[in-house]
Amino acid sequence: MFETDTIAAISTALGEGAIGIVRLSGPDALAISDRFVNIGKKKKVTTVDSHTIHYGHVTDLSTGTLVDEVMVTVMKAPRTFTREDTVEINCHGGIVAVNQILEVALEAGARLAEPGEFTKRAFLNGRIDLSQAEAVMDIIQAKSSRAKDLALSQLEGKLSKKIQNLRQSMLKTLAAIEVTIDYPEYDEAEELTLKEIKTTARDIQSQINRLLQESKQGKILREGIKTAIIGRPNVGKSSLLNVLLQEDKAIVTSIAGTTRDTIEETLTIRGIPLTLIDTAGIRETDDLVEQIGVKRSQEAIDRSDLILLVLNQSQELTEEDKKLLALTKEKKRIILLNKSDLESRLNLTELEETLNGQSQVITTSMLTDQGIEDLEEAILTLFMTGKIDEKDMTYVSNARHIQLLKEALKALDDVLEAADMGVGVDLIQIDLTRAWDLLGQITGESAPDELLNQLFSQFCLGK
Ligand SMILES: Nc1nc2c(ncn2[C@@H]2O[C@H](COP(=O)(O)OP(=O)(O)OP(=O)(O)O)[C@@H](O)[C@H]2O)c(=O)[nH]1
Ligand SMILES: [Mg+2]
Repeated sequence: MFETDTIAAISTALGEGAIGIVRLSGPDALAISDRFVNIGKKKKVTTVDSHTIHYGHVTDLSTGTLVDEVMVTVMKAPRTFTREDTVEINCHGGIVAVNQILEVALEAGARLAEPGEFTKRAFLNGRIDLSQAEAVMDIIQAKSSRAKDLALSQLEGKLSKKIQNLRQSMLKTLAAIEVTIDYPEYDEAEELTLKEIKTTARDIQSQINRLLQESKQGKILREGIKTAIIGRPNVGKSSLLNVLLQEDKAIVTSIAGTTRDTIEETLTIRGIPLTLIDTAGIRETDDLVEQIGVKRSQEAIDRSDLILLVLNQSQELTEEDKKLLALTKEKKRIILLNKSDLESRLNLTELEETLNGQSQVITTSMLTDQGIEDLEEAILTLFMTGKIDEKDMTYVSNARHIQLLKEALKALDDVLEAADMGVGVDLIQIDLTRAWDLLGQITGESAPDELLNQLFSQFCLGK
């Protein structure tokens, strides 16, 4: 299974920096390094102790001229990332030195690594499984510290363990099925097996459902809830943004049509990140600038997870209000009855009839902060089911994993359906094996070669 050639690549980002690293991995990593790195008269990379670092010089093989002053880290198999002999050459950063050293390394016998090939070797040599390899990529590409933390917990094998446990219990049931098929003369055995199949399938389904549920919450924690504040002009949308942000970001005036363009701001409400989009008030208008604003508001509605629809309760419900209520009917939304410090003129019965009990209504005032806590509470309950304890959760964030989990759920549906119809266990075995296989693709235990190649090719060079 071990690769026979030695690969090399630049492992740091190319650009001006203090240090650049050229990495070699493979059976000849040490010998090849000895050809172009000089670490002293009496020392050789091949003979020094493993996991040691040495001062030295890289020279050009053909001309013998000095390329750079370097520090060489020597790590022998198997205690390395790839589980192969590995040499890391720390040189001066920037584009020229690292590139020249890589060139010399290739001339000395190494092959240029493909993107992700180091990680692929770590996977092929059993150091990490596929979901962990993907976590490596997620850590590199993480855009927030939270996203990085989630990927790190995946790298530590949390998801892998869960999947392995699920597959293990499926395997037990599959074995029972096998026995039943081998000894068809025992009728009771078949009945018992059928019972076991149903219990296992249901249990695994509920565990997969939980993973998927947690993944939704993980997505929210990572990316935040996209929230659009909409309403007709002058109802207090920008005031709401300012109150939630606790600073005066948006311009607030008594003139209708103050906000002309959408404003985006992020904040956290009790640990949940929120991207707030303040929009231009929506109304039929001839003003071109305002029309464009209105169009943007409509787009904001489309791409939001949550709508805060602001009504002015000191006025009667207008046609525009009703239009907005209809426009957001299908979305997750909270209706705010704003300006509660003013006399109420809104016909609540009429509003409630329109809402049909489907959305939460909160009475607010941006002048007195009435209802703001209720609003925060309402947002939390809309998006976070149950207790959120980040430490205990396994966030499946990778789209490929989510897809496989969903397919496994379906395969288990088929298992249950077949079991209920009383078809032979040999037929059920097919569906259960399929579910088992799908889960195996998450960890890579049953991943086809093309998938592996395609996945690792998305990695960056040198990783
Ligand atoms: N009495 C009272 N006035 C409010 C309240 N909220 C906002 N206002 C006032 O209403 C006016 C309009 O507020 P904005 O926040 O600019 O309203 P908007 O919905 O953003 O308006 P456009 O940007 O024009 O669509 C301002 O004069 C605010 O001070 C409230 O709860 N009570
Ligand atoms: Mg405004």
